[in-house]
Amino acid sequence: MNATFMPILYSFRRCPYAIRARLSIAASGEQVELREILLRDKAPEFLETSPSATVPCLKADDTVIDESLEIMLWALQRADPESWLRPEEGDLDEMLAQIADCDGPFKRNLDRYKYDTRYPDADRETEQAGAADFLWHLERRLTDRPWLFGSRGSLADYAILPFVRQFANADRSWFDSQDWTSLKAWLEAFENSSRFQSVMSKWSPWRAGDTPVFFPSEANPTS
Ligand SMILES: N[C@@H](CCC(=O)N[C@@H](CS)C(=O)NCC(=O)O)C(=O)O
Repeated sequence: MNATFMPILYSFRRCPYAIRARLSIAASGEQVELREILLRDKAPEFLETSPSATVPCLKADDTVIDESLEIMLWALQRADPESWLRPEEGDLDEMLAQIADCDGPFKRNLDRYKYDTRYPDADRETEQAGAADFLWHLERRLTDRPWLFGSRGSLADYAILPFVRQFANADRSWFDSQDWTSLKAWLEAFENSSRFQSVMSKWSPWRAGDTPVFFPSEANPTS
């Protein structure tokens, strides 16, 4: 593919929304030009492209996709060799409902727990307890199956895992001391997976005129 026409992904390595977008692009076998954005010094080309000035943002031809979940669906609707959109149990609507619980109430609790000093009205323990309710819900699902919708990973797992990881890392010793056997095994399997490692390479911040960086760096041989 000519690099000029390759979709462009504005990304930030550590952002959980960008991680979920990269995971789905890697699973789809699509290849994009990756432009690493520094949130404290956003490149003007990124600001011209992203209406919300948030990462991830995908530009493909005349289309701009500014929401991470929509980028996941864009990639997987083009190719879904691992059947992330067709889980063994349940269906896409059920997965989207789980993801909505993550992106809504859980993410709110997570932000106010992790950055409690930025939210004067936030009580860290209340936010932690609210987040724990969601994690107990996941734990109960994962007790009966290794992934949220069966014996293999799906859209829901890969959309939610980056946020559970962020929550765990906010206070790892507290997280590790909780009785979430299945949830911890699920997170550990993800963190140790070659898929996760492969989307966490270190990229230098992008500037106009740089030699394009492709993601994944090698096109998937099965695509
Ligand atoms: N709804 C967006 C949210 C993305 C988002 O909030 N990303 C954060 C980084 S993790 C961001 O870009 N924040 C803008 C900033 O910090 O200036 C999505 O799902 O893609």
